[in-house]
Amino acid sequence: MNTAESIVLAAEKRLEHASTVDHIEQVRVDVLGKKGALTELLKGLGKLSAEERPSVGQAINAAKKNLIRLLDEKGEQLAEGARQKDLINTAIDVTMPGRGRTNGSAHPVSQVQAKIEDLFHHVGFEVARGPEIEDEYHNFEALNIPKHHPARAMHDTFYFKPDLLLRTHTSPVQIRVMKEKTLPIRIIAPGRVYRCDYDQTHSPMFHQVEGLWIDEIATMAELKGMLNSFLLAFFERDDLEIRYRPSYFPFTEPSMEVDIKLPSAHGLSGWLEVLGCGMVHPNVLTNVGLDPEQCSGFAFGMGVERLAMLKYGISDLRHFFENDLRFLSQF
Ligand code: 2NM
Repeated sequence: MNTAESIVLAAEKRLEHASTVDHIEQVRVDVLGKKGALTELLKGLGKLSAEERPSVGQAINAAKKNLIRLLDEKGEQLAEGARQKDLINTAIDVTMPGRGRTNGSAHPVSQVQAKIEDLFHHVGFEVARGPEIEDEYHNFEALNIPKHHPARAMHDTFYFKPDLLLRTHTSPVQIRVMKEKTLPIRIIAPGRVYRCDYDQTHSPMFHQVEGLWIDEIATMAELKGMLNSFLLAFFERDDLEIRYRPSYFPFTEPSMEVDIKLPSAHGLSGWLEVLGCGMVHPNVLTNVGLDPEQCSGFAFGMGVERLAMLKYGISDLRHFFENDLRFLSQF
């Protein structure tokens, strides 16, 4: 029995079951390492007679060569298996259909705000903007909202600290414009406003468009005529019924609220409030340095989300702020 051959045979058996590079390395160390089985055999050559030595030496060297070949083959096999696995795992199926591309679109609130801006732009109004963080003077005092008016209570207004708040309407923009510009003034102020309120019809942040026209003579008849035209155009119907109700705002006198009656198309029916308006209060004109004897003005304000709800028949305001694509993609 050739001992060297039997060592290689045993190693070959182990290699058949080897499944990792480490397994192969362990076989190599066990046979060819410093204390490996074949290495030990070679060390014993010196004890053999001069006649035996050449043939046994040859047999060991042949076995060694044989084993090295087996180790290399097995190593290559494992590497090839890993390559194949990798190819399968990272394969791209070029015959799969594409996912396609969806087009984005403006948010319905943005669309409605742009529509309102566009309609007023057509009758000579310019867009004015201002800060969302305001002081009590511009948000309340200048607008004739006295210290103890309910709109000033903490539960309606977000305060950062005394005299620093989130604007509750865009009227402070009009105050700044009236102080800076000369007559005639014809502006709309669109933008975000904030009130501490949250339910089906109220959101702590919502959008307003307020308008202001100040001239030597501005009349309630002009205000009504202009708002009527605006509402017909905005709701895109000639048969829209409109009514004006007396109301109260601290910054206008007289004040009115405007209702519309939509042909009972979408869920909503009956008279629905759409905006507030009035003749700018003489106190407000005086506060910004204008003379109520020399000029007059009218103002109006509307909620953008509210107008969007009426136009599209949406019953819950919160849809506008959830950003669910199933809702948004309908606009
Ligand atoms: C409204 C209703 C009525 C309004 C008044 C002013 C200003 F600055 F001229 F006094 N700005 N906006 C106004 C008037 C707003 O919103 C319902």
